[in-house]
Amino acid sequence: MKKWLEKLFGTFFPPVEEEPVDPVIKQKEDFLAFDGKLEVIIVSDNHEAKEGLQDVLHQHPNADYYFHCGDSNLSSDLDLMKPFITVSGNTDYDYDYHDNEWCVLSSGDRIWMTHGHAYSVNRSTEGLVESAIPDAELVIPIKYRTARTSIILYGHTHLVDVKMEKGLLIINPGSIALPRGGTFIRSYARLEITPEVYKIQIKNAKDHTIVEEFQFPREWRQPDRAPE
Ligand SMILES: [Mn+2]
Repeated sequence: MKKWLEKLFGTFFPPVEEEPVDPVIKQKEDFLAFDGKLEVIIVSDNHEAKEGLQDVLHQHPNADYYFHCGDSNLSSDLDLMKPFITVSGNTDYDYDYHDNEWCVLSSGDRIWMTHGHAYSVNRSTEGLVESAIPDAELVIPIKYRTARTSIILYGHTHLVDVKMEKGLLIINPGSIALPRGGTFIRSYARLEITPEVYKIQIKNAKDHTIVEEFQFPREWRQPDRAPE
């Protein structure tokens, strides 16, 4: 370096080239290293009714994440909606809500949430599962494309649906205001994530008792592949 340059700028240090981080490897490391416990609350389809959401927040004040699967029909400016990560339902007109949301939890689990009307969920959840795999290039933005979705959240049907398909945990918490079928109970879901299992409780929004309980092993795997 020329002496006068050195005088002006000090000794020149070349910038350290950072190793590019492969999102799948990073996510896998986080997923496997997780040794805590997460509480996730999932609600959907309150269609303007505020009481159910207020009750759930009051009942579960210390959850790590709150998800709303759409059709709140409430403004995103409302304090009541602030705790929730949410998406736009077919009857929502607040442009701050997006059609899809992706969220990597501190457990390394990646959640994809969509209301569901654009994926024919009244017929089946096949469209959701197909869209969640990494090569669904049209749906998943580039920066998330190679990472692995482990949990899909959706709403719209107002029916509880909890299952594990192709390594994807799928949860519809039912409607917290307008239940349509099954037991006709206003419901929401509480998901507990530990290193070993996903535990899902479907709760009665009226008295917060557990209506149904599910448990699935939590294993790292690529979609459509056996656990590694
Ligand atoms: Mn809907």
